[in-house]
This record gives sequence, structure tokens and C-alpha cells, in this order.
Amino acid sequence: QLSTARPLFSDRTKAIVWGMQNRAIQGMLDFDYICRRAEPSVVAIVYPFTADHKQKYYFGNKEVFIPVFSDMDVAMRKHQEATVLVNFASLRSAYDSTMQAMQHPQINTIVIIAEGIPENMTRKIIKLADTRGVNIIGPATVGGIKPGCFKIGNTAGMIDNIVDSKLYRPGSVAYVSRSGGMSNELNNVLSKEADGVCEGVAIGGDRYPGTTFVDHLLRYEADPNVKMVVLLGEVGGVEEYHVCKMMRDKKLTKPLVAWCIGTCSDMFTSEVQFGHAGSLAGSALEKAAAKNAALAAHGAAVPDSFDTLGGAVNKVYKKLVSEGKIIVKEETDPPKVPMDYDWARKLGIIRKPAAFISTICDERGQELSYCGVPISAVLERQLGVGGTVSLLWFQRELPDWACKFFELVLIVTADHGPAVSGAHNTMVTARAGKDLISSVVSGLLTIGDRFGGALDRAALDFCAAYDRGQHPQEFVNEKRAKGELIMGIGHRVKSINNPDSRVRELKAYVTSRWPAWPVTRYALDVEAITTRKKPNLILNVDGIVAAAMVDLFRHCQLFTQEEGNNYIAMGSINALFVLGRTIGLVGHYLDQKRLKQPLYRHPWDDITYMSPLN
Ligand code: Q5B
Repeated sequence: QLSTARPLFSDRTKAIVWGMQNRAIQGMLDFDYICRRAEPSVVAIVYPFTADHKQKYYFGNKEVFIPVFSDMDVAMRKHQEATVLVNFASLRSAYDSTMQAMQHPQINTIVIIAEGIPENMTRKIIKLADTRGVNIIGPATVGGIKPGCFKIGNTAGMIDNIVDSKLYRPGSVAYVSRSGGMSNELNNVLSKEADGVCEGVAIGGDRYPGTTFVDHLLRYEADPNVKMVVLLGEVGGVEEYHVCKMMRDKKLTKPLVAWCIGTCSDMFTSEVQFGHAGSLAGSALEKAAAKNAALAAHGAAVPDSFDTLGGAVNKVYKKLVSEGKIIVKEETDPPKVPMDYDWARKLGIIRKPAAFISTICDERGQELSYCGVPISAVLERQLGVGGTVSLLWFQRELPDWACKFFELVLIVTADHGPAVSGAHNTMVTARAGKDLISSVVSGLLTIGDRFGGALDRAALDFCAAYDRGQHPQEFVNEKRAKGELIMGIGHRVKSINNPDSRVRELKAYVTSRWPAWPVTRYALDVEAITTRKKPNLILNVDGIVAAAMVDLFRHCQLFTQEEGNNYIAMGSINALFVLGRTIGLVGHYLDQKRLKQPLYRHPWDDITYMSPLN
């Protein structure tokens, strides 16, 4: 039983919230702010499934941090100013957390939001609450509200609703309802048909609510700020008859407007269970119509239907105003609560240029898509790694011969032994104890003009020379005259006497599958000239891939010349070597780690030490 003398909430009430209910907590703080409370009402959060930390919220424009504790006892000890627990625990843990909270004498009110708590457990909660003098609101409730003072969790909905229903300042009407959803409707009705809500509580839809209609009505009777009362009952239970008795005994004397929802149950031939666990009429007495009749007989203003409840409220309210029992106060606007960015965007009232634009991949829907192709279709149609490269790099589905070429390039460039620059660096880095990413990146960073990164420039040079109709010999001469190396030509160990089988494979593939390959032809003509000078000046792996890619861009009929040139200028051809060689570098890193190779130190006898002073 509630103490009738003590108000449940004031504008200094402090609460602990059980559960990481960020939206509800922010809603409580927004309410506090428009009520011009000096401080936020939530002082701590209890959430056993996280480490202790601080969670950021807003109080108006100001950022505030609310501590989150995994242990309720610690939260209580550190926040002894908290007298209310808003318990968002699920039906499985609400019992334990409520019982635990009642071990702390500082807590005088507990709101249990969860629906479906076994009734025997609720009764144990109520029993302990009675002995400890704790007020329980719920279970199965949205909570309640005291305008200007305190709002429980999600009660009254979003801030615009709260402003519309003038819940930022007290009115003269108090209500008690079973239903949380309908209490929202009452907030609206009372702001339109009277001067608004003084306090409202939804006791919850279970068969055994922690506090009853009578408990709250007696409290309202004792509160001089409450001038009239609204009771919204429903089919099921006999609570409303207790109210009638209190009216008969003159313990409830304030004007009461009452309505029990569920009068339609009379139209059903069998018993109907409505939404709440308690809303089932076990006897004729428990029917809504019977209870409405009883309430009317005991002096309550009972409308004909819920639709005319507002009219009944208005009639009583106007009478109280005319009798001078309610003095209509001047309205002042509440402070504006800044709207959350996400909400404002949802409403379409703000826009902001995006910091990034992305056109290749979308992970937001039900299924990840690569350039508009769902990942399941990529797999189903066996587009493979080549098809994936085609979608993510070139934003189009290239023909099968092109996708297979990418895969061929990845295979032949995947590794070329431990002696090459990239692999060497990766191994040395791995042996210095570094991690995979550092070691692989250290290898990748060696890729450049001389090692594995000659593709883009080779493509540019070969195709520019070809386009201007320059004879391959002239091209070679011009490069020599400028003292420039020809990109894509030359190899440290491969030569016409020791041919590079990778180049042979690529050449065979391109010349048999490409619709046209004039730039590749041109590069081979250059090779014929350079190898006459030195046998190792072959068209190398970089050179053949580069020339083939130019021909691919130009002859697959899916790129304009400008698009093809842009892809070359952007570095997309080097990317093929980078991607392929990454496979090998990872292999070298794992190899060194697997072999537990020690720190590498280069031998002195392999270094010529020369001092400039000697
Ligand atoms: N000379 C590749 O040089 C290498 C010439 C040239 C005209 C050329 C050199 C080069 C261009 C860049 C390029 C990719 C450094 C190579 C790769 C991946 C790899 C690596 C692997 C893998 C080899 C000797 C004489 C000099 C030079 C002349 C040389 N190259 N003339 N155009 N391109 N190429 N890079 O053997 O008269 O004696 O002074 O930079 O395409 O990186 O496996 O190792 O998969 O990992 O050291 O395949 O060709 O020759 O520099 O001593 O020069 O030939 O001017 O003439 P070398 P150098 P001269 S594929």
C-alpha cells in the first residue's frame, strides 16, 4: 500500500535505471530539460553485462556523462541520492533485480516495465515491497509522469508529443490507468479538455499490479494540487469496485471522471482475453459495462464511450474553473530541446552533405552487394575473384575472358621466390618480431618502378607510343636518348635464354582470347629490339600485363577511351600486381613465423665498409 502522505516524485527526484535503455534515458533527460529541472533525473545506470564505464547523453545542448555500473549494489552505494529504480530488466531478470533493489533502504519507488513476470513472483515482490514500504509501479507498464518533475522511461513518447500535451508543466488533473498506451491518449485529452496533467500513473496490465487504482487515487486525494481525477479502468478484475467503496466511504471526494475500456466484450458470446494479462472478465461483475455502471452510481462522471471521455472531462473542468477551484494559469513556452540529428533526418527536415560518396559496395540492406550485384548472385553465377575485381575496381561486369585474365595475373604474380625485394623485406620484418600487417606492408612498400610497380607507366608509355604511330625502334631510341629505362622491359634473372614462363602463359592467353591486341603486339616488337641489345631485356611480367590491360580497356567495348586512360592513370594496373603479390608476402610471413626464424642480421662480410675519410 502506498503511503498517501508522500508524493512519489518531485523536481529533485533522482533515479537509477536498470538496463542500457539509451533512448528512454535520453527521453527522461529531455523531459527534465523542458521542465527546467536543475539537474538530470537519471544519476546512474545498472547493466550487469558490461564493464563499468560512462555513457554520454544530452541535457539540452550540454553533454552529460552518466555512470554505468555492472553491480547494482555499487551503483546504490555511489548514488545514495537515488530513490527510484526504473527497472527495464526482462521478465527473466526483473524479479531478481527488483528484490535486490529492495535491499537498499534509499529506494522508495520501483517501476517494473517487463511484461510476463510469473504471477507468483510478482506477489512475492509485492509482499516484500509492503514490508519495506516500497512503492511498486507495474509490472507490465510504461510507467507514469509528473509534469515539471519526473518522467518514467518511455512514458508519453517523444518530445514533440510531450510538448503538445503540455507535460512540461503541471496541470490540475491526475489520472490512473491500467494501460500505458492509453495513458498517452489521456495526456493528450487532458491537455485539450482541461489544463493538463498534474500526475499520471499506469499501474500495468497484469493481474497483480504492484500498486492499485485506490493507492494512487488516495494519494491524489491528499495532494492539494490535484483538483480532479480521471480513472481509466478496463474489463477484468474488481479494482474499480474498491474505488466505488472509497467513494461511498467519502475517502475519495475529488471530482472523478471514470471509464472502463472493453465494453465491447458484452458482444462476444464467450470470454475474451484482451491485450493485458488481467483484462479477462471472470464473472459478470468484472465486465467493463458493469463497472462503469457502478462507478456512475457512486458519483463518478462516466461518459457513454471512450470517445466522449474528453467531453466529460471538459464539463467537470469548466465547472471547477467557474467555481474558482481551478485558477487557469498563464502559459509559458518551454525551453526548446535540440532535435536529435537522426530523428530530424528521418522527418526530412534537415539535410547535410555526406562526408563521403561511395559507389562500389553497399552493405546497408539485407544483403551485401558489389556494385549492385548481390553477393549471393556473385557466388551463384560463379563470378569468382576476377568477377569481384571487375565489379569493385571497374564498376562493371567485364566479360568472362577478362575476369579469367585477372585471376591468371593474380596466380602468376602471387610470388616469385624469397629473393625479390618484397619477399625479402617481409621476411626481415617478420624475423624482427613484427606482426603480419607490418611485415606484409613492409614488403608491399618495395613495389615501385623497378620492382613490380612498372605496370602503369609501361601501359602509358606503350600506348602513347603506339597511338602516335611511333615505330618501336624510334621509341627505344627516344628512351635511350632521354636516358630513361623502358618500363615493362628487362629482368634480373630471366632472359631470352631463360624465358619467363609466366610471361609465356600470359602472352598465350591474351593472343588467343583478346578481340584485338595491338598494344601487346607493339610491346612485343619493342622486346624484339631490346633483346637484340641484351638478352635479359625481355618483355617482363609487368610489361605483358600492362600492354594486355590497355588492349582490354580498348577492345572489350565496355570502356570509353577516356575511361580506360583514367583507369591507367589512377594506378589500377599496378593494383593487379599488388593484389597478387600480397598472397606471396603473407606466405613468406607465415613461413618465417612457422620456422621460428631468429632476428635477421646481415653478415659483415657481405657489406663493404668504406669511410669517406680513408
Ligand atoms: N636496361 C628489371 O635490370 C630491371 C632497361 C634497360 C632500357 C630497360 C630493369 C628495369 C624497367 C622497370 C621494370 C619490373 C631492374 C621488373 C619485376 C617483378 C619480378 C622481379 C623478379 C617478380 C632489371 C643493365 C643494362 C643497362 C641498362 C639496360 C636495363 N633495363 N634499357 N630499358 N628497361 N626495368 N621493372 O638487370 O648500356 O649496360 O648501361 O629497371 O620493368 O620487378 O622476379 O626479380 O615477379 O618479383 O639490373 O619479376 O630492367 O639491369 O639496371 O643493371 O641495366 O640494361 O640501361 O645498359 P638489371 P641494369 P648499359 S619485373
